[in-house]
Amino acid sequence: LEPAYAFMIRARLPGGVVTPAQWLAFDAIARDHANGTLRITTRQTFQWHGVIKRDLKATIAAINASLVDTIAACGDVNRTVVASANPVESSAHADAYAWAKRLSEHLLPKTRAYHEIWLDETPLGAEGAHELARVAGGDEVEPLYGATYLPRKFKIGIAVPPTNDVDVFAQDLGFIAIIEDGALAGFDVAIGGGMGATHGDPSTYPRLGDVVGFVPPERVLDVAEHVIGVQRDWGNRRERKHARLKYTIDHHGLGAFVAELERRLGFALEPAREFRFEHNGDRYGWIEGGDGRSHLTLQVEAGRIADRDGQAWLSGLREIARAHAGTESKVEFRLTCNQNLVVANVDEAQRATIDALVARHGLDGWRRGSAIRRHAVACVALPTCGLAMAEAERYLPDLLAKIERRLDAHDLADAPILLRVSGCPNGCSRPYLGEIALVGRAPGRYDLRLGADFAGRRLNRVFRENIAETEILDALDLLFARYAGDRAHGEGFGDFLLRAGVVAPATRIAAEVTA
Ligand code: SRM
Ligand code: SF4
Repeated sequence: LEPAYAFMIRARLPGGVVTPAQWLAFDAIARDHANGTLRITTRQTFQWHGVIKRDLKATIAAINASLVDTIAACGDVNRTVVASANPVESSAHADAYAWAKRLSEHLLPKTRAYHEIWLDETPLGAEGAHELARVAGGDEVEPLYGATYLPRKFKIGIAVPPTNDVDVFAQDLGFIAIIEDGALAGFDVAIGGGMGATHGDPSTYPRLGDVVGFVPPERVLDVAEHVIGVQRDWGNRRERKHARLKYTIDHHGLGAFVAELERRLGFALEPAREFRFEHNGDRYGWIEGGDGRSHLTLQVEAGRIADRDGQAWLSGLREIARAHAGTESKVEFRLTCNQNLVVANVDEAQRATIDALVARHGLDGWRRGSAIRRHAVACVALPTCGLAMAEAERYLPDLLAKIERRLDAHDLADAPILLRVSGCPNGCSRPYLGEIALVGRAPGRYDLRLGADFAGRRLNRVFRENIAETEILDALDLLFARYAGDRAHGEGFGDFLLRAGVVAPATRIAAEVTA
């Protein structure tokens, strides 16, 4: 008898858009094959946890039946491409989403192995395979990834300023939409972002991407292909800890990397154009889009959609999906990189019903919660993450309640402070971009990091290493007192900590191109 091995499955969902029908399918998969929850990730897709080994094939088949796949959601390839979910400027969002899909499709591995293994596709003969992936001596050859794929995972994000909800400077390759006269002129290109580090190993570090130039839309695919190509050929394949693009760039030098990129492209990148980010959070509640439709952003704490503790989120969202699936309705769901959810493209006449379902199922938490709660992000960590050193998602509610008590005592309940918690230094909640961040060291112990901004442009720094909850809360309490007394009007917590000299200025700040 085999033990009941349980797995996690992650969908590839470029841009994080899900139709009501797909939502219903995903919800059914969560209840039939997984642990009864849907988990929105920090790369705006879904994970299903607790899928038993014998159910893997049926689960992957069910995901594919809803016209979504799981190809390249993991592995040393280009991962799910993320795009700004903030639909305030709907035409810019539509462009960002369209590019996320195109990039994701274009950069997929061409092998049919996935279809043969998981979807029982008949293996292609050499003739068929030739059309798909060029065959040499009967073996498939990947045109972009080659025989050995990339040295490491690769991530692309598309941001639409002034919102940096994708944390574009944390991506290996970031595209920053430049909107001129209301239309997409092209993208500024940022390369070399990444979060992961290893405790005690200073040769590993989080890094913000560098803005290296501008490209018009028709050159986006070329740029992506060639940045990946240089990384494929230049990346470190001996030391996996140094294999991400950020290390390739630092090893060879940014200038040399860009020169090689331009040589392969056959053209020079244009000078970067002006942009400005104001925020990397989500905007809760109803927002009017440019086309008269409305979009409702709901807070999903740590991205976990479940029915529990009087909050019937899974059921509530199923009801909303049911009301629109199979109808003429244009309503769709958009997942955000802050682990939240937008019910998008809502007509005026549909708003009241959605509001009622949201209220009935306790999905309106953002109305009641403190400002710090609204923006907090936590990675999955225990019990499913095998790399976790400490709790994150499961600890977040408790931690928030304790921090809120301290904030209340200093009359700071309304202060929007960006808190990010990760169970280990891999940084899946992008903790190095938190104004306050906890990075797990051991059960109950964390590094307390402070001093990022609230727009994803500045990394934080270690304030105290390897401390337990009481020390964390005591340290924060003292800093909250200073912040309450001395902050300038509108000054963010991270900015204040820098001005007050509590943390030293970051060594690198992501370039912001302004006039
Ligand atoms: Fe992550 C590995 C969860 C976003 C950096 N990440 C993992 C694994 C798969 C653990 C493993 O390898 O065994 C985690 C699965 C936990 C579980 O039980 O579900 C995991 N990562 C997640 C998610 C679900 C966190 C979340 O709470 O939402 C995110 C899923 C993203 C997705 O949908 O594709 C997630 N991971 C990130 C991000 C944020 C981002 O991409 O914007 C990062 C930092 C950015 C970066 O890559 O630099 C991130 N995850 C890592 C790393 C460190 C990579 C590195 O360069 O050092 C690992 C470990 C590894 O790759 O060896 C990792
Ligand atoms: Fe797991 Fe670490 Fe990622 Fe958290 S940061 S999900 S603990 S790998």
